[in-house]
Amino acid sequence: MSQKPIVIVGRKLPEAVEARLARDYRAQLNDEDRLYATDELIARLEGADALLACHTERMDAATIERLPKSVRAIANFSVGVDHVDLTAAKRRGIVVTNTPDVLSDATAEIALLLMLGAARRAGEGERLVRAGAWKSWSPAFMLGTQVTGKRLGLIGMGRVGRTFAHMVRGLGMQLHYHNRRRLPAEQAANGIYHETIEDLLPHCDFLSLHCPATPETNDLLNAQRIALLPDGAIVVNTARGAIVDEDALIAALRTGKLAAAGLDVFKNEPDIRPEFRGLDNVFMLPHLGSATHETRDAMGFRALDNLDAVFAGREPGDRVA
Ligand code: 8YV
Repeated sequence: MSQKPIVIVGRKLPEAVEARLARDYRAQLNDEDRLYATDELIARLEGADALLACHTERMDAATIERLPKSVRAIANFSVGVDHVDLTAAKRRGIVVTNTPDVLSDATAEIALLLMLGAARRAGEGERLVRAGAWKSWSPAFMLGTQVTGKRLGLIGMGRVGRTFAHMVRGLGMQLHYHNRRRLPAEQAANGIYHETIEDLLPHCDFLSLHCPATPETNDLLNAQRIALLPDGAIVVNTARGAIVDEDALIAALRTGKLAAAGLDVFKNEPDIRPEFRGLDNVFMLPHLGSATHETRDAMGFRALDNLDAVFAGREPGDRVA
């Protein structure tokens, strides 16, 4: 019987996922959950068949060029693949997969949490209570922005965008969206389609970002576009920090052009711009979009389904390169 393929696992994964890895592969797990430096990761991959990577394993073109010849696949434990240079992987004939669908609900939940938290000043309120600084109540105390019935604009109507659009129906929000293509009404939760981002922005009391990070979407939300939002709009980002010009966002949060922002992702995680920490009107989370037990299990199993297909000589379901 031929030997089981060797899989190097970039980070500590859920128990059930690691159990399946250990059963079906010669898996090198990362029990300490240490972030491997590129040189170490490449050394570990010597003689290995595949890498199971998170977005923390940066696979840029130079790194991919240096991967040992034995590596046939990079199975990502993520839907976003901006950490992998897909062109370089294709050039090397390395199969790359991701984990779509299974994290849409969890990520949309975080978008909802950020939208409500930013609008209703949940971060500020929590900090106040926790610090023992809540001394009184008055009718003018900590007023925020009501969400119910407002206009929500979405940029990117992939799986997460669509899930979020359906999730907010209970809030009676009027939906607007921009996407590369118009969707059938039911898929877009009857949202109003705008052909350009510029057309969409004036209609957004809330703007939620759901597009992938690509060279084309880098700094997509910039100063010119923020200026097109209604005064007092609220921006939510659960996609990638790269798609927001953080200088422009910080400036707009300071002047009050934007009432607030809810951010789960940043340009340079976890070393975020210190200015964000000083802004009371930013409600922030440390990239928790998919961080539920259920979803992380499902992501791991999906990554393993993809690896199983590669090593069985089948086309993996979620091939992106
Ligand atoms: C993941 C994410 O947890 O899947 C994605 O693209 O952003 C996160 O929700 C992370 O990327 C894990 O590698």
